[in-house]
Amino acid sequence: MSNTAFITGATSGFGRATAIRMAEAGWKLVLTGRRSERLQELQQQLAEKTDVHILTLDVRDADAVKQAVAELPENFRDVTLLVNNAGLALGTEPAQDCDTEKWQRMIDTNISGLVTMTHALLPTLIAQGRGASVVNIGSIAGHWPYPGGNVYCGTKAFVEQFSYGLRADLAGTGVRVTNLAPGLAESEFTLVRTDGNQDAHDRLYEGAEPIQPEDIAETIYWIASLPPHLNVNQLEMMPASQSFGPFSISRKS
Ligand code: NDP
Ligand code: 8X3
Repeated sequence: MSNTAFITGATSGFGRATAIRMAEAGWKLVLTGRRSERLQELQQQLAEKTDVHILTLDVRDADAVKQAVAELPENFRDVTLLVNNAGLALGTEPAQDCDTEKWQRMIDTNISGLVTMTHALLPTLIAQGRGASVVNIGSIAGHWPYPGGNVYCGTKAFVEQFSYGLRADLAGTGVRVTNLAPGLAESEFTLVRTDGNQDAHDRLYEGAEPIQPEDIAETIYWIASLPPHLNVNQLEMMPASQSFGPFSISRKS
């Protein structure tokens, strides 16, 4: 089997680190994101290691996703790994104060974009068969609610359940499916969530030894490189510094 990875959201964070890790291992890459310049820079950076095809693509644009997959160059059509990584959180307000446009953007990206991309690539992955993989980037937010998580948590719970459903439907095809659910990780995630608030980013990660994008990249590489008779259904990981809190109780005053 050839090794070609299709990674969404490769301009930053987990996606970018995963592209670099897979290139080091000699995988061919299809890299997507909305920021073309970053994709071009990464393509140049990896050129000595492997062949890279870049696609400036908004995963919310279903027609563009289908067209990009249908028109993949011959050399990149044998995709064996789909990393559904593109995603975002917007805002930390309680539900009653949220901007529903932000909610819709999270749903369109984290849910609709992910399922559209998956559907477009399933025939290719099934044709590759045994050893092919889908790694969906879920989150601890899909398992553990927290104030201000509302719709973001909901989208990641969807990613988990969709991953299981997909796995059920793909039984017998040899295509594996994993929900990889990281906890606190340092990337551009918090800047995006807070409209570029550098203080919020710095305060969240300071002294916490958060997960780094390279940690996620190594994990994805491991999942995709496992012998083809093995499937990691679910993998939740946190930095050692992160743990659980008590339930909150609102008392009568
Ligand atoms: P970053 O903000 O660093 O990276 C997000 C990536 O998603 C970027 O490459 C961005 O590319 C891409 N993206 C966002 N929206 C779109 C879109 N509409 N179309 C195409 N690409 C898009 O964050 P992370 O690396 O941390 O996040 C990656 C994934 O990991 C997300 O799904 C996130 O929810 C999840 N996650 C993050 C955690 C964390 O603590 N950081 C923990 C658990 C899960 P561009 O802007 O160029 O389009
Ligand atoms: C990102 C992790 O806990 O900030 O998915 O929602 S969290």
